[in-house]
This record gives sequence, C-alpha cells and structure tokens, in this order.
Amino acid sequence: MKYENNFCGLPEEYRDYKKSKIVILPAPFDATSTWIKGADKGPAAIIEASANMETYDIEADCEVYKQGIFTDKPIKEKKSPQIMVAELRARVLKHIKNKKYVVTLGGEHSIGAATIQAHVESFKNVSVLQFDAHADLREEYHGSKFNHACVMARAREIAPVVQVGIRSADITERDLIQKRDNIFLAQNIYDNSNWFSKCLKKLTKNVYLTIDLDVFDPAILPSTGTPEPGGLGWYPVLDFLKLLMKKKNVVGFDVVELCPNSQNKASDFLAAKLIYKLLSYRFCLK
Ligand SMILES: [Mn+2]
Repeated sequence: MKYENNFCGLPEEYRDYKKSKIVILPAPFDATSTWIKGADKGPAAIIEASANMETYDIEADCEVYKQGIFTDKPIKEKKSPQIMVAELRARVLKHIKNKKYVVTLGGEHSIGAATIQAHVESFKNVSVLQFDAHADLREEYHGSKFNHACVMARAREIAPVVQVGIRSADITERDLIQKRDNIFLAQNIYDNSNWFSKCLKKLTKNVYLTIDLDVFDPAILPSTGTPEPGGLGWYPVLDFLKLLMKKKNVVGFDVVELCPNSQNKASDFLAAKLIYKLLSYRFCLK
C-alpha cells in the first residue's frame, strides 16, 4: 500500500529517523481475535487515512508533524503471540533508547503485552491507563496467556492498571471487576465528566496509555472486532485525554483493534485523528 510507511504523508524532511521525535510503529497482528477478523489490516488503514488528514490542529494551535514523525516498518510476525510480543518489545525498547516517543498501531490488543512491558521497564513508576469496552482480565483464554483477552491480567502483574469505558465482561472477571476501584464503567461515565479527576488521582505521574478503539460508541466507530453498544463519544474522550496530557507524563501510547471496512472509512479516519490529536496535546499544549 502506497502510504504504508508514511504517517500523515509527510515530506522527507519531517520523517527522517534521526530528526524525528515521534515514531509510529505498525504492529499488524491478528491471530487470537475471536469474532470479526481483520485487525491485521488496521495499521495500514490508519496510515492511509492519516495521509488525507489536515495537519494543523485548531485546538492545540499547532502542526505537531514538525516535531518529526518517522513511520517504522511493520512487525512481521503473524502467527505466534509469544514471538510477536518478543519482537515488538525489542523494537519499542530500541526506539525508547533512542529517545523517541513511540506510538504503536494495532493489530489486536495482545500487542499491549509488549508495548506495556517495554514502557514499564524503561520509565520509573508507570501506571497503565486502558480505554476499552472489555476488561481483558482473564488469566488465560483459548489456552494462551498472551491472548488479547488477557492483556490487562498480564499488565496488572507489572504495574497499576486503571480501566475506562468497560461495558462487557466474562463471569470469571466478575470478582475482579467488583473488587477493583480502578474501573470506570461506561454506564457511569458516558454522560458526565465527574470521573475525570477521580481517574487522574488513581494514576502515577508517568502513564502508559492503551486505547482499544471499541471504547468508542459503534455509532462513531463501527469498524472494530467486537462493536459493543453504549460506548463513549468523541468529545468526552478528547476532553479527558487533553486533561491527562496536561496533568501527567504520558510516556507512550498504542491504539488497537481497528478492523477496517472498505465501504466505510470513518473509523479509520477517527483512529488517525485521535493519534494526531494525542500527539498535538502531548507536544504543543503548555
Ligand atoms: Mn476491547
């Protein structure tokens, strides 16, 4: 695909590795998803949509691409989650060592095992903030600890985890969901901002952000593996993320579970814009 290696379709001077502060890392992995397949097409669809996006952000009053955005080659591993996690983790660690701000594009959520680990290892005192319709707290799923449905169970072993937008779970997750006060259910937050400061208080100074796009309402983001009704809206999510970027040091993030539909590109565009907005907030807001 034409745009595969150029997020935002930037001219050469703004996508040189050495000069770039930001790295976009495509991780087109989809081996464990259970219903609608196609998350492996997500990164290319996001990158293609991004090339058709206007690159001045009105809200942040800036052109964040001028910080330099290098788009890396996609992670090749397609079958085994363990090998993919090892490869992706190594790639993320390399970029962090080179002082890059890493944004990973999924792929299914199992890629989070690698990105979360790499950031928790590289920065002190990191907490993980997950936006998702699903808690992903299963100890094991379909015989694997690396399944997308277990990604937050793995994260909890190495860092505090705060979860936002959850509205679907398995009975085996019931106790964890009821016991934890670090979960902000969609039913309680979809129409208000009362949770913003409570949520920020649960996080440490350094935060790794993982966004499963199914956190959004399927009315605005239908192209995902499991489109759960009752999701969050565009502006409430942005309002919170803007505040998060101001108050915390968000050390990196990933955006996962786009399952593109060739007939409707709105979801692809939303994902691209969300990433660009997050970068604008991170690098331009004072
Ligand atoms: Mn999910």
